[in-house]
Amino acid sequence: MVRQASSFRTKRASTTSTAASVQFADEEDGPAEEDVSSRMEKGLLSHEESRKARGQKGYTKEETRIAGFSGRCSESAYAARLHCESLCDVTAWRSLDRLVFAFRSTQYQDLVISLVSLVMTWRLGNQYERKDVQIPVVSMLISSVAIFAVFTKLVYSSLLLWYLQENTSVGPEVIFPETVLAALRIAIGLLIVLFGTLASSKIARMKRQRKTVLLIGLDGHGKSLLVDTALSSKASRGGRKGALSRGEWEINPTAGLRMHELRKFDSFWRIWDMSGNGRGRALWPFYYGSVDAIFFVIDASDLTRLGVAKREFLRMAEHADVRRKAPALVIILNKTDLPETGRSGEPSRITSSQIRELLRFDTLSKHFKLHVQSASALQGFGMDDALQWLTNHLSGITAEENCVTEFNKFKLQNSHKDAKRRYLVFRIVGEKIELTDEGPEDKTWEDFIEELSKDEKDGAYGLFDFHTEGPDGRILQKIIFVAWTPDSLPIKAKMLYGSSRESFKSELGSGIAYVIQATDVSDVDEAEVTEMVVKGR
Ligand SMILES: Nc1nc2c(ncn2[C@@H]2O[C@H](COP(=O)(O)OP(=O)(O)O)[C@@H](O)[C@H]2O)c(=O)[nH]1
Ligand SMILES: [Mg+2]
Repeated sequence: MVRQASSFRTKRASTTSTAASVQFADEEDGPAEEDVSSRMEKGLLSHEESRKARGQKGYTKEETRIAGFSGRCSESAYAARLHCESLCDVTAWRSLDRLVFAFRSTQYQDLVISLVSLVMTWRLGNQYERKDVQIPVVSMLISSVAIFAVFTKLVYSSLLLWYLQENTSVGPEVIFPETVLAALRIAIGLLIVLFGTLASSKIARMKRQRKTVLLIGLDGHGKSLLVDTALSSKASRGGRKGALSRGEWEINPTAGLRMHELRKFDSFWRIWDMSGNGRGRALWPFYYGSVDAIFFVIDASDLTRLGVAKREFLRMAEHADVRRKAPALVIILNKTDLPETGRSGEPSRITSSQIRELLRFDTLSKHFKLHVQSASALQGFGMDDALQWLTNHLSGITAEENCVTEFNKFKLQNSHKDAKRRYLVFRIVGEKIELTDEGPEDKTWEDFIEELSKDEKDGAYGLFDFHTEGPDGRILQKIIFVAWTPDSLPIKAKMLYGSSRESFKSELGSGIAYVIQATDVSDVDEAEVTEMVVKGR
């Protein structure tokens, strides 16, 4: 209002002096004081001149606020304002003011809205773990809003630039950078929208490929708590960071079943957490025919009910639907945080190798993909590893058939007279684990390690037929499995080798005496390995 009033004043003053001052300007060298002010009133001054004429280095705070001073565009808009003011074209001045305001308020609007769209798509993707939302539709709506905002911005910018060009002395040197900036902002906005849409279509694709897991086991063995650790975002990062505090794990027994959806390892998972009490067990078979995997939770410390767990497991494994569908079977050996031995030194929990034996893995492995996963729901580990193993299994990292036959020959070779092999080396090639190298009998441990580590960008699994003299002078012969994943391995390969290790080992079956996970040659020092074999550790 203040400036508006002053512009009226300028107008009144200028009507009397314009003609004289223009003449005066023609006669003099360089613009005289009056000349400049009269030209200013007529709006004939360039932006620079008008600045000089005002004797200011910059704009006052008030001017800055009014003109929406931010960046060159507002500066040129301000020049246009001066121009309108001097013409006392109040309507134009007001509309320009509105335009400047609109420009200022939409300056980052496209970016902000696109970013909001992106964040919301991402948030919804996470929420999808729990709610059945039509992500693509919602994302399309958000993207449309973003596109609308970008479009509005385009119209505003063009209008402003057009207005400036038409009505002021502002030249292309000001207009051009503004146009480039506007175009750049629009391009960034559109890119972000495009990215959001792509992300949402990926989510939709993953949703179609959702995998279903049936979580069963006796009551109180920790199924529900395991799901909770997988769902808790802290735990989903893996490791013991996900450990639950005491208050979090006081949960009630599951009545009937619970269904959870979560997103992990680039997949959507649906987990049926079943009740494990007598009545609840009757519900299990209804799901056998429609799941990709069955996770059977066993409380490693519940030795008294081990027999019941075994009975239920075998009953499940022999069910017609399970035989027909052949889902992956994962034994989750829970509560491994509890001590291994009791007060008087007797074992107080079962180990993974004991569980393999108890549940007849040797026979069952002919029909199913089997895996044992140690876990502790309380400390927040195990469930993620099991899901990771399943991801790899379902994505098809499997051993070539000859791996098992070659291993069987290898472990029985000492009872034959044929040429023997000292080691076998397997690598992941594409989506298969293949036997890539083998060493004749005269090769040494050193040759074996050299073979494993020959490509620093690739890992390997190695089997070595280790012979050494025992303390009583007899020859000890053991098969040693080395999982070689050096630090130099790309992260994806590291994950593949890490997560396929257990399934590969269980596919090979029994006969492996020792497992060494090595990331460096110091982990496979021959003297230490010999000591391990001699001492039977
Ligand atoms: N120490 C220990 N206790 C656990 C663990 N997992 C579950 N529990 C406890 O076992 C009890 C039964 O757990 P819950 O998840 O309800 O078992 P569910 O019946 O199989 O679903 C709860 O009191 C848990 O706190 C674990 O890993 N370690
Ligand atoms: Mg439960």
